[in-house]
Amino acid sequence: MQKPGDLPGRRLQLSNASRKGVQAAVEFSLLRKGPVASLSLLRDRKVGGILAFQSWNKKDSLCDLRGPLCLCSDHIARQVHHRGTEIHRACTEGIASRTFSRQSVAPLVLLMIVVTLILTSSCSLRRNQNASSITETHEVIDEAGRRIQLAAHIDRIVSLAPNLTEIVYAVGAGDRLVGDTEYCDYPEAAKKVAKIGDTIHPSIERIIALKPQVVLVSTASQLETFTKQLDEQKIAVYVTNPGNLEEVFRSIATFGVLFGTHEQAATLVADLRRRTTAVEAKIGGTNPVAVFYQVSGEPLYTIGRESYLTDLVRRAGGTSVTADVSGAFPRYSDEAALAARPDAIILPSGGSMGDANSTVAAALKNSPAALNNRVYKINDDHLSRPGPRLVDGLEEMARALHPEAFR
Ligand code: B12
Repeated sequence: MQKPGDLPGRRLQLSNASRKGVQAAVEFSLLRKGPVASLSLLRDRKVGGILAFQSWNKKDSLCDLRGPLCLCSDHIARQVHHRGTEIHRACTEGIASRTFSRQSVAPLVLLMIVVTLILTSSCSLRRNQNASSITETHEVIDEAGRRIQLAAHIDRIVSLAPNLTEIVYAVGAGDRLVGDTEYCDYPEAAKKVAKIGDTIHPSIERIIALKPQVVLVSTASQLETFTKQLDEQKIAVYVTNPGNLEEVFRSIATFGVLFGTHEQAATLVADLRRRTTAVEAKIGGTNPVAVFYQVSGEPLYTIGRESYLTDLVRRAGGTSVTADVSGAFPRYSDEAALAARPDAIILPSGGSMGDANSTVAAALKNSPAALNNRVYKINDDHLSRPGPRLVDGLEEMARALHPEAFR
């Protein structure tokens, strides 16, 4: 399902799409949001994984990333750069004598196209030179539509949200996390990473001291103003903003590309998708249950049209009674809650937030859900963190709403 603001018609045309790898890359690219519209593989060469292609962007007409690029074998999944740069010379010197068979070039073709598409529309690779080092960067558009310059190889990451920390580890880049939040407690290793504060009050001084190449921000945290402060400090901030489960998968796949671990990310996404399909197959044919999702009881917050959780409830065989309320996490009035009369209530609680949200809000105490004992507590860490464990949350919610389908 497309989100408002998502560009339509993101069709790809490859002039040389005969090989399997290229086809796979096209499918992969279609999963991302962002305005890359088409890409044309002009030709590929066998030596050193050097490729030449152009990519077009519907919005800006022609993308900057074109012409011969190199993906050097020693840096697979790590480096894409223009030929003729010093980085290219440095890394090709080591492989100059090697020749690549057609077979060994195929994965490079795939990777090249994936990287190109994910690194989005303006795709400009540029070289930032200072006195002591050369840093290869590329322009990326994040999920909030912001243009940012990111290092081609990222090995210092700060995460400002638990879901992002979980994604970083899940795609295999956890060893590059140099800072995270006090709420980042999963996986176990995340607890030992230097803490930069909590999820709504991170310390800018601590972040600066960690010298991150990228700071990861989630819109499932309230860091809009803080993001601007980081921008002013010229720190690259990548914002994720998934509006549904599919877009959570895209965030995971994108991190894999940004951190050069796309294969691990793709495997993970494939597995998460398989589990999602299995749930949906079981749920198929059941009657949707009218659900109230209580984000917080006091004050009363719920999920709205733009929340990834509205999509999750639907996939789990429910219909959120607040699905038409505008926004992602609206504050909800007692009057509206009384009128909603849900048949089931989901209480995300019992995870890292303990018992914080374990009682039904006063306005829902006489709802059919409460009277019929259909109040389901589901681990808040699985539901409140749009990352890999969201599929655990989906499975738990589906079982709660439709136990008959899982017998
Ligand atoms: C709704 C809510 C959520 C929503 C997120 C909504 C949000 N964006 O804030 C969900 C359910 C996802 C959530 C998750 C969590 N939450 Co919460 N949450 C709340 C709650 C109830 C209300 C917060 C609120 O008013 N949000 C405002 C939203 C609805 O509107 P908004 O600011 O306009 O946000 C939108 C825009 O600003 C935009 N946006 C946000 N950031 C950015 C950044 C950029 C650059 C851009 C362009 C846009 C953008 O997207 C938002 C969504 O549309 C508060 C408790 C309270 N009473 O305040 C706790 C609270 C903020 N949450 C808390 C916690 C701990 C968590 C979790 C860590 C819990 C967990 N089990 O892991 C997770 C972390 C999520 C993650 N990223 O991993 C704590 C924070 C404590 C702290 N000091 O850090 C609070 C205070 C609860 C508490 N009393 O302890 N939470």
